[in-house]
Amino acid sequence: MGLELYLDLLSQPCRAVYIFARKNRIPFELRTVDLLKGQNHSDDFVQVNPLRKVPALKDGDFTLAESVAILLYLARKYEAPDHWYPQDLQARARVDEYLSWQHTALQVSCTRAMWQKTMLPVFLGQRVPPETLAATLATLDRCLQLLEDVFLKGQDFLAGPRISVADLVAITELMHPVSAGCDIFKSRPKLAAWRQRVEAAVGEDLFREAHAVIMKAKDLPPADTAVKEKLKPLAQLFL
Ligand SMILES: N[C@@H](CCC(=O)N[C@@H](CS)C(=O)NCC(=O)O)C(=O)O
Repeated sequence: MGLELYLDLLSQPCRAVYIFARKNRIPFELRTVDLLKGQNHSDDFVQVNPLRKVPALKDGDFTLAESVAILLYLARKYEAPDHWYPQDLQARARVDEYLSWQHTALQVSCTRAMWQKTMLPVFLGQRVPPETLAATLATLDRCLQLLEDVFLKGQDFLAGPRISVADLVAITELMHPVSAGCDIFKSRPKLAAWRQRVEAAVGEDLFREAHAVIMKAKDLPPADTAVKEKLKPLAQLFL
């Protein structure tokens, strides 16, 4: 069996992996893991990723979790064009710097914003205290400011003059709050111009396709009781 990618495009790190693989014409079998059905807890999936999270990769007997590790594995194995993850020591270190920062900063606030605006109230019927949402959006705003002031300072992309995996990881995160109705680009022309550049570099059709599921998340019908029970432990993490 060749390369298998276990994804649910509702998930932002899955979208980064999906776009990277498709954009670089990496052949893979898509194994959809439906998070809302709890398929990440199935016996079969746990064999692939005992951490029970997507994305996950299987390449023959080799399995791998964590989107950043997966992106770098794919970039190296398939010798993706240099700009995605440059060979140059310091250019690569800039990409690594962003990837290290985002996990505890942008990923956290984008995930919380989407859950607090969409998944909890709309899908699971759970009230989110306004002050909780306000605190999340304030943290998100501070992250957006850092994107503009630190990472995008004087350059077109987050880690240099050309698109890299850092930009893919960032844009797929940012589309999470966008899908929930947060107009995060409105008063941020610098970030909005960067988004246009990233979309153009990825290709608008692929970008739209990868985000189709998340952009419809706010129209999901309310979950039934069994799904609510299943997602309860996860949902509590975002309150
Ligand atoms: N740091 C991980 C995050 C993976 C992650 O949290 N995946 C979520 C979807 S975005 C998941 O699978 N959640 C299911 C669960 O926790 O039950 C990465 O970047 O791959």
